[in-house]
Amino acid sequence: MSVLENKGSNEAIALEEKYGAQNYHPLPVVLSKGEGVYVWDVEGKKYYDFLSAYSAVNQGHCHPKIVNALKSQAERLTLTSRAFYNDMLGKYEKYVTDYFGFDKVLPMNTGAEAVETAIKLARKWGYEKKGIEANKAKIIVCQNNFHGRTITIISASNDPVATENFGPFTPGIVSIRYNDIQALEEALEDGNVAAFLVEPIQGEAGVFVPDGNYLSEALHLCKSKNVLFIADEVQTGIARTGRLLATCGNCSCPDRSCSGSPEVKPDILILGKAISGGVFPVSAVLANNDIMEVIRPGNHGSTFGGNPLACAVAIAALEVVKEEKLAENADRLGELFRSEMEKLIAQTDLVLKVRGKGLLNAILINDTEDSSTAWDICMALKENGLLAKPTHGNIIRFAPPLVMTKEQLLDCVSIISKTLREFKK
Ligand code: IF1
Repeated sequence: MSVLENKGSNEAIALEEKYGAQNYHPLPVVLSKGEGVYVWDVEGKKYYDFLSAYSAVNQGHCHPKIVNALKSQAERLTLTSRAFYNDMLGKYEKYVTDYFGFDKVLPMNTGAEAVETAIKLARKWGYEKKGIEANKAKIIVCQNNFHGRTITIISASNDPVATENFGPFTPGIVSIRYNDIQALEEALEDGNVAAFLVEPIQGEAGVFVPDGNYLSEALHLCKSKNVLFIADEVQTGIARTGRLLATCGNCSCPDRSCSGSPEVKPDILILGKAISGGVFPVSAVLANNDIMEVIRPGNHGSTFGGNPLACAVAIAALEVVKEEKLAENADRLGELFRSEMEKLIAQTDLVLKVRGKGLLNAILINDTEDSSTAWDICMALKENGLLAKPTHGNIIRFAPPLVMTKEQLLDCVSIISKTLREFKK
């Protein structure tokens, strides 16, 4: 019997339970195939994917152009390490820096690594350019953030589940309220602050969209205090919120994909997830020369960061975003989705609110935070052919791949409406 022999859902779940660390609580569905906006379970049931691997598969599952880039590069060269040059890295670096309008990129693999990289970069800049006294640098973060899972990053978290019994933590982090410009102003009074690290929309906090002028005011304040503004766009970037970047704000360029003159141009931009279309772990830290030049050989790196396979995949994934006008589509479908959800809210008292931007949305369920209602609704949605996941108890996040058509979106709206209307607590 082969190790890879096909198994049913129950057996697959039992294997994970027996042999895998129990660091997740997945919805009980075992997927074995994906194409565009759809995924199939091992029994062959088809679903709309309304999570997109937490916004990593914005370009849709197994996008042929991205998969082909992976295949052809995999047959030629996959990894050299950075001990030698490779013929893909420079091409990718030129492509990605032109694409987002920065001088330089530092390539990494996962989102957390890129956040760590940005923090290291900001600290070093703080000492060498701003003149902060040795080992005194501070990074301002926001309450209820999610930036990843490393010790330093969880040192910035106030989620007890993510932090309990993982101490001691990294010092030099100051946490302030999100969407509170006065709190930022006060925290910036400290001359040892090197950077402000922020998500343009807080994903894990339940898709919390800050006030319209929060980010631009925050950027302005940081500039006035010679503090770096670091945007963590790991989840919000790459067209998810109806713009190429969420920090692009409400630019009116026709395809919503300008990055040349965004409303809020961060000093350091962190990207991950969909920069590879979810095909391969790729992340990136972008900054201009005056900041990136503090990093010298040996200061930082990664065996896999900037590998030729990642470069080929990321170029293809970013090309798809422009070719298929994914930001424009996310913008249009997002408006439609929220207006359809508003109609539903008028008909049921089970849903209190819909919020979000582009195709990063959430509905608030009318129940206590510790209730299982949102989970039970997700189970019912699964039965009806749509996969979504609750976040923080009573909130359900809705984030389909951005390659969705209007007809598909309306089909999903009717699945969601039907499920919620028939749902009994
Ligand atoms: C998990 C949430 C999403 C991120 C931002 C960095 C990272 C993430 C803004 C780290 C990762 C993930 C990871 C995932 C759950 C998830 C998530 F629910 F926690 F908030 F997407 F919504 N910055 N987000 O959102 O990137 O190291 O994971 O590549 O399973 O922990 P990573």
